[in-house]
Amino acid sequence: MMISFVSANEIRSRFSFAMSEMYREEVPLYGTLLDIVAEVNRQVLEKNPLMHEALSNANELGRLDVERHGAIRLGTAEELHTLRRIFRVMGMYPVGYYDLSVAGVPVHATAFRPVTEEALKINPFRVFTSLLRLELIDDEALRQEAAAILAQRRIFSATLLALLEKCEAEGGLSCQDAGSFVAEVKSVFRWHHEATVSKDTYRQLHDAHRLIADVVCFKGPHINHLTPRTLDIDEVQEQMKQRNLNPKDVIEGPPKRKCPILLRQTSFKALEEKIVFAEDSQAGTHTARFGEIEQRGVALTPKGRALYDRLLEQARSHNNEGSAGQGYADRLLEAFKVFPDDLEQLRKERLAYFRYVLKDENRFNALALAESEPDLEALLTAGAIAAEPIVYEDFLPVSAAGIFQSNLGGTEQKHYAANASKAQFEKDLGEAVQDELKLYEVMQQESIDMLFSRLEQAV
Ligand code: OOG
Ligand code: NI
Repeated sequence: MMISFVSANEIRSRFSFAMSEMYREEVPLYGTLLDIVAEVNRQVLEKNPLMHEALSNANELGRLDVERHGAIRLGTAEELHTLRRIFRVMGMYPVGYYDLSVAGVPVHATAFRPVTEEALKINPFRVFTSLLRLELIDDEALRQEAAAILAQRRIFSATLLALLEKCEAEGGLSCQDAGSFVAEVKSVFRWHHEATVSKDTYRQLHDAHRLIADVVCFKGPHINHLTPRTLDIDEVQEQMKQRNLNPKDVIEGPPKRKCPILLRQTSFKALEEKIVFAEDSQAGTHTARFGEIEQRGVALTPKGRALYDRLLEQARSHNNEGSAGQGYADRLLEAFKVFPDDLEQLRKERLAYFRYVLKDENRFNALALAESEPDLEALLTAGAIAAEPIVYEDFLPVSAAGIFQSNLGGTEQKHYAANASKAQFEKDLGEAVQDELKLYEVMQQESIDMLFSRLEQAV
């Protein structure tokens, strides 16, 4: 009998759902946040039939309700290397490199996510995955102790590793194996309230950097947040305040605009949770897990991104305050006035990526066949085709740093010299990270190629 394999997309969907269920149980406030987001999204769509239609045309309505990203922090190169193999089974690949040391956080990171249009449509689940950089701990003895603790732990079960090897050898997982695989992977990211170290060791690592304690002192890389996507982040932020969910003060990323670009994010502060220390079972507390929401907009070209980075820096550089100072929201709005807030202008100035789709076949054929060199602009003007914004699927380093900071207590300010180490990260990972800009560029180009391949068929 032929065994049929479960598709990577299906395994990822099941995994994303299982993680959401687990986190809802672990952090009930996450459930509250999901409810607020669902209600706000419903209202936004009801009030904006045009947006409803645009999202529906772009096949984005279906994914909105299931769309999440999560974040985890790993301790060793070996953990990262195995996790890459695990995510591959679910059609999730490392995209982008984020150096957070510049922002005083001793990690570097990538995002595991689906990369094809089809897979993204089915379930765009992404996991922001950081790797601790012990070399940034100054104290030699402490660094060695942390490394020794991490070398001891095994975050993947024997069952999971066996399933992974089976999948790699046979080219897929049966329905039953896929079920066990999802359950085992989910368990890797479960919360453990028992620390694996004594209170003393915890304190020392915590004093070196809270994040080091978070990674080193526990059995596994607990998921620290799971983020639903909203269509109106300002409204959700407002409701979080009203319901005393204690959101951070500012929304990270670009200001509110008519045409959303990139990514805006905000979170509620991390919870203080009870833990027990190893050896003497002393009680303590640890803050790591929080809730976050995001609003996604169009992906920017390198030109658009350079403009974004420059304007953001302009708003943040005031008195060297970053986003913490008084009047930051106004400064941000002011700085971004020069960023066109009109889709057509963004497209014409090549600031953002678009997907070109057929709208009127007859007109398309009539117009395109008449020309020896078919012209995209003429086809657009005639209404034969349309340009749809391509959603930004990635993260933003400055925003990510802000999210890290806010859930590390906000007061944490360590200074590490900027030292991106992409080559080392890729070596640890076992493959090169994909270039996110290239992925968008290819999507845009493929949509154009597909339109014009119709012509070759028609001739
Ligand atoms: C990850 C923070 C980054 C985001 O959405 O930018 C992040 C973490 O705190 O581990 O999730
Ligand atoms: Ni996040």
